[in-house]
Amino acid sequence: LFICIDHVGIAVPDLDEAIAYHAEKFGWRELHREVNEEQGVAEAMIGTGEQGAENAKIQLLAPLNEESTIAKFIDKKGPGLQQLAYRVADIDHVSEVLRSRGVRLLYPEPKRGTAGSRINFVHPKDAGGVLLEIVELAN
Ligand code: CMX
Repeated sequence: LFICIDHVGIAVPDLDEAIAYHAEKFGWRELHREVNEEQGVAEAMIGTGEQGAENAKIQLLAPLNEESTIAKFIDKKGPGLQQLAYRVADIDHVSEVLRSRGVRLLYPEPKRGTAGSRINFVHPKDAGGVLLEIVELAN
């Protein structure tokens, strides 16, 4: 059903600071960056870029405003791990399978995620306290 862990998402108060920190201290580099108004986030995908380490990706998520999911998360829990994302080949098929197994998804239909991907989520209350994203990459 799932191909691999696509990324983990970290809620951060300031995107530029977070990118600089992970670059300077740990040598991660920026792979992609965008603003997703619908999700209320300024985000960056960072990675090692090392051969064979395509799966090593971290999504840094900063709130665009106070109503943002990320702002609420930081207010309540502080900055830190916010989500775990599973990559799938066909999100419509996987959604159907998950629903048939009684797993509730947040959105009736997938929404647009980073870099034109299609995303949906399993609520943390239904997934052992972890916000689980399922993501079908654009290509
Ligand atoms: N990880 C673990 N637990 C979380 C959580 C998270 N990321 N977010 C909320 N919770 C917990 C809260 O602590 C709270 O627990 P308690 O009841 O024990 O206090 C409970 O879940 C609250 O859930 P809620 O009342 O449904 O409402 P929230 O406002 O906290 O929203 C959720 C939770 C999952 C519906 C919301 O975060 C959401 O819609 N997430 C999906 C969208 C998203 O995360 N977008 C940003 C990333 C975009 C991208 O990846 O591209």
